[in-house]
Amino acid sequence: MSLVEWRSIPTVLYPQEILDKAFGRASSQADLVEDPDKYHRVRKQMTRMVQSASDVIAKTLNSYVDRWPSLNALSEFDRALVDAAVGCDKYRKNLGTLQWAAERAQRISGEAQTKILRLRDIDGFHKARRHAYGRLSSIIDQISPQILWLGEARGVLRKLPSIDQHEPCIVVAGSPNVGKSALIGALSTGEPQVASYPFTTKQIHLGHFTHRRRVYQMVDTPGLLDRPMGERNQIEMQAIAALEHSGDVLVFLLDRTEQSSTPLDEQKNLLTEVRGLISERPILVVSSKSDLVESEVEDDDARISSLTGEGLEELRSRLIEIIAADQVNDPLTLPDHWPRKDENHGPIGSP
Ligand SMILES: Nc1nc2c(ncn2[C@@H]2O[C@H](COP(=O)(O)OP(=O)(O)OP(=O)(O)O)[C@@H](O)[C@H]2O)c(=O)[nH]1
Ligand SMILES: [Mg+2]
Repeated sequence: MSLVEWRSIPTVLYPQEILDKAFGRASSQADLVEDPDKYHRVRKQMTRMVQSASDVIAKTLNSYVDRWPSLNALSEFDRALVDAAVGCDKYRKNLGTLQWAAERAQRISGEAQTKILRLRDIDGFHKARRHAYGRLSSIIDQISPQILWLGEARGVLRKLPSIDQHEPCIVVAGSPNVGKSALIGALSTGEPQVASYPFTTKQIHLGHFTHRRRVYQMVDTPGLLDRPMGERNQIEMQAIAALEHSGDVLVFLLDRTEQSSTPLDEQKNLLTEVRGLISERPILVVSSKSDLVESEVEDDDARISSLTGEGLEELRSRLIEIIAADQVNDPLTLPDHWPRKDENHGPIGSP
């Protein structure tokens, strides 16, 4: 799975709703049984009720297990987000409990059906059905904390950003208010999506543009890379580490305007820190809000304005260039820096 669609995780029913659905379906199934002989009719009805109730329970629970992304298939970045958002251990354990309960429900149904087959009186059929219903209810009761947890976790997970690991990703960083979201909006085709990281109340913007059929994703880092080291907790550090793996290039915005909310010195300190954290990836430093800065101001950075569009197309081309340099498109072409042996012992295609 390359893209986790957190938004498509299905609703989790409340425990009582699962039981209502199961027993409701079972009753309507019983109504369909036709047999003029009461003894046989009741026996068939009771068997069918137990079976369809447990089927509904098992199917419902298993559908959650199937539709929730498997943690092993997730990228490091997504796993770090899940861990920060709801905890990977709980995620795994609670889904495991649902799977266990689905199996239990099927077993209860099997046992009840065997029992009904052996019984010889109508009263016994009813009793066996009631007994099975009681056991099914108590299984659901027993796992109700897990079901409720999943229902709440879904609400949190749905807001996580979805990044496709197989497409390039541009990470936008900088102090608060420097224009990160505005830049993503300005470079995006269409409206950026809004998501959130589990560690901040701020909204993340996710945008993308297409160039030669590749989708270039852009993602905000509010509250993640914009604070001093000391204030970050371990979970945030984990997400930053993972971000380093998923981002192809980092755009660091500096707001050099008089009105900037963070003094330039502080912004530069942050840049130094981010360079330390994101050591493996190219970092492009860009001055934002150029429309507010007098052109005389000396700085070597590229300058952009998300408001007027100044420098945006140059930035886009530069990003595409940096990302392309990072990839070997033709599998038979070695990158420039690849060590080559002398001609007599050429590595590829030599006799
Ligand atoms: N004049 C001008 N204003 C801009 C430009 N880009 C952003 N702004 C303004 O600067 C403010 C902050 O912009 P955002 O894009 O929200 O900044 P941010 O870095 O995403 O802020 P946080 O998410 O809070 O960290 C907003 O009021 C924007 O309208 C620009 O190019 N020119
Ligand atoms: Mg923002």
